[in-house]
Amino acid sequence: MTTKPQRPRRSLLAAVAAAALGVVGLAAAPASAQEWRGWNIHAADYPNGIGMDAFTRIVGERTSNRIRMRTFHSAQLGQQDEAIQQMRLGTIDFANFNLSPFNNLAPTTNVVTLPFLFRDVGHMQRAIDGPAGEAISADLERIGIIALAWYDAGARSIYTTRPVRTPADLRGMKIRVQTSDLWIDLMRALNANPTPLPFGEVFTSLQSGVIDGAENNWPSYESTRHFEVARYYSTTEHSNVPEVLAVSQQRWRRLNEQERAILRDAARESARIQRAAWADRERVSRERVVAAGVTVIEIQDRAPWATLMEPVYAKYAADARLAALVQQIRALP
Ligand code: GTR
Repeated sequence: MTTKPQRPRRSLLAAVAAAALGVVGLAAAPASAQEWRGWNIHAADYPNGIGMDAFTRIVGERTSNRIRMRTFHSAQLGQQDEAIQQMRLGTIDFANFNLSPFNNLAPTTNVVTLPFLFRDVGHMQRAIDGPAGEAISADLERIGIIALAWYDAGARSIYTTRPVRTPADLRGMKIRVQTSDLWIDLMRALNANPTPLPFGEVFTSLQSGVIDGAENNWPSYESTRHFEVARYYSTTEHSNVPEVLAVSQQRWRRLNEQERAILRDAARESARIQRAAWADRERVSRERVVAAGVTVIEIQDRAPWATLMEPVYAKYAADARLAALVQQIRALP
């Protein structure tokens, strides 16, 4: 955020007073201020950081640095739920978010979080690049967030401090989930004890025994070093919820059509880069944790897990609009 207010929307007197006090504050930045602050939960070398850095570089190049963007990696600007609030307030200008933290705010994001919905990554991409993405974009816009492109996040699986081979093994185990009602119900349906926690608290919570496990994709399990404390990774692959690269509506409103087109194109290019980096990192992360002695429990038969998910579908895909979207996604090739 700039420290040099230009053309402020408040009265001259107030502006002078604010300047005299050195106040930058949380007020909307002036239209000509183009120093954008970006939020990333992951480290810069994670595929999403690579994608975001490509986005900011391309935007800078194509606007001759009129729009300058800086990504604060590794959750420097706060944890996920706070970052979403900050983006709605316009104090964070762009970000990459997983869609699950929007579950309670934007109903269609529940659909792409639903367990065992996607057959594979290709199916997920066709949904999010098509009907699911359109519906979610509209929902996010209603809460002040403009979706520009979709990032991959692979399949999420359960990892624990004791081996889990069947749903029965999970009974009563405290499993960290993201702050989302769907995720809480999903873990309850597996008879686990869901524990919502910020991503940044999972490592210490595993270490201290506050939780017995969590669930995530290979790259997150590896990059956070959760594998050092939760030594069993069971390939449940229960959700393929994708991610969004988004900008705050407050910024978006002040862009002209040409600038919007530049941002959209740059975001799509960044998604291509992120997806390629993602595919590599999934493989590398798996190799790294296996080399570090993690026990991978291959879940061959996912049917007993999927059957238990019926109450989740009954609750989160019952609404006519959401049910129709589920059907549309299932019908995709
Ligand atoms: C990761 C995702 C993050 C965050 C995290 C979590 O896979 O990329 O945005 O959602 O999972 O579980 O909190």
